[in-house]
Amino acid sequence: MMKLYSSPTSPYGRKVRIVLLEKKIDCQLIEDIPSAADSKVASVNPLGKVPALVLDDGKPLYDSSVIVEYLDHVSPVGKLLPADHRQAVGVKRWEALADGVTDAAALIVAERRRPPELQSADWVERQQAKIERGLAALSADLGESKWCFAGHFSLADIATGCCLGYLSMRFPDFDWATRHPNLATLYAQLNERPSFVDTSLQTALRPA
Ligand SMILES: N[C@@H](CCC(=O)N[C@@H](CS)C(=O)NCC(=O)O)C(=O)O
Repeated sequence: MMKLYSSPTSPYGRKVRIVLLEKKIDCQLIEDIPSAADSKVASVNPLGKVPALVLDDGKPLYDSSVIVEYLDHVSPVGKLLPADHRQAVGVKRWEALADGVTDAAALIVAERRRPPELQSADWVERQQAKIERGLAALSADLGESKWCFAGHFSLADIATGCCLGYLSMRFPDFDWATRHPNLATLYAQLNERPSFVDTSLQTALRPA
């Protein structure tokens, strides 16, 4: 059986776990926190990052966008990327934007864990600007649509939901929902799906 190395609070790992659930693909979940002394993740991913998926033949895959594209082809159930190449690129662009906002948020979290005298306010501001611009672009692209791309549920929604879930977990006082009510509507709708409920980061949150 395939094995997924992930940590309970990883938004990228959550993206993969949601894809596995939506596509009803069996996979063994190996909880691994890359910063822990006993982490094994570097033995499967030289970058030492989760998620990493180890295939049945032992070959490891990373990063999350490569893994989810692979998984979408493993099973025809609940296709998350369109067959048409141009359309698929459209979905992957959404994913890149949502993951990019998540990256900026994760960099702020990492910066705030450094000793106060080493933290750079300028660096944090640069990341904040990426989050603001990224959310504005996601909101503008969503418009009044029910789903992010082409009127139906896709990987674009999963990536956006994981991004919003991560922001909500790490920055509970950042009120993105009032500023972008259409993203809030999408988020509420996604949070009703069993795949989102089962992987909720709020329940996974541990003291940092
Ligand atoms: N672009 C990567 C990002 C993965 C990533 O940054 N994972 C974090 C956890 S959320 C990690 O493993 N960090 C440990 C490290 O960088 O040493 C992906 O989408 O898989």
